[in-house]
Amino acid sequence: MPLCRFRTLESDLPRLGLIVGDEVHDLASLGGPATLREALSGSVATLKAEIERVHALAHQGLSLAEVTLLAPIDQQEVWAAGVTYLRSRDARMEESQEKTVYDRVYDADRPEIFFKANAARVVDPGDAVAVRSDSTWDVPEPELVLVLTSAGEIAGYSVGNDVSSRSVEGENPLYLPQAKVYRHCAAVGPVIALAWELDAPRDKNVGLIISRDGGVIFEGETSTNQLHRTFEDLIAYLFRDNDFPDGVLLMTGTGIIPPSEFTLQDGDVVAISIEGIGTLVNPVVRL
Ligand code: DO4
Ligand code: MG
Repeated sequence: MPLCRFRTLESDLPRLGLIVGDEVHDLASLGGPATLREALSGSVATLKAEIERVHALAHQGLSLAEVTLLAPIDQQEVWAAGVTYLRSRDARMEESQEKTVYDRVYDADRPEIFFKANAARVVDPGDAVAVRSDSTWDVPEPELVLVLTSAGEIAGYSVGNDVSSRSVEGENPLYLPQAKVYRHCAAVGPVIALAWELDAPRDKNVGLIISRDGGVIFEGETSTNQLHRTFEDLIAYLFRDNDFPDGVLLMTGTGIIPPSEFTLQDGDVVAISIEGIGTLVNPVVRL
């Protein structure tokens, strides 16, 4: 029973929903949390009890086919970990003038963690992610997303796209915020798999398919078992001397990077699948 944010044809008001089969139940209408912020402000034990209570009350839901799924984020910030997979380290060393920073961070105690987006920069499933107007080399980064409570507990997992400019970052690592953070630089969704329902999150297949003009132009896969850091380690560094009263989303890094000659183009379609969670599909637009 995944969690989602959705809106109906009748109303633009975003709602928090529980998906049961092919129906979605509005949590607030059953006395549950109305927003993700509310859901993530308490403990996972409280959230689980609330979801179970609501599930017992839920009868006739809305047909999933009649609602629009939104990115599962409202007041949260999105942070991201980097160089957590060997493939990411190697690709960065290839593209960069400053190769050793990536080599060193891969094995350092302190992981690379950076601010990726506020909710306004995150696009919904089906909406366009963007590549920068001043970038010549761009890739999607398929990443497992940890959905964390205000206390840093894992409430669930989602699928994320940390769209990145390789030309901007490659020129100088100090340009990382510009390579990573701009209008529509991220996508998350389509749902949140609840932590107590997803078994073995450290052993899930991650797939990326990029289509152009109706055909597949790149296909790649990895597994979350290739992640070089523990979730606990990433969360501990993220929360060190930092507060997230509304919860926070943490992208855990990419293990799939297309070959050097590939760059995203306007009109491409990116589909990222993570086993047990779902598939996030977004077209690409050049700003
Ligand atoms: O060092 C730059 C960012 C790395 C990143 O975003 C990733 O490995 O996923
Ligand atoms: Mg990334």
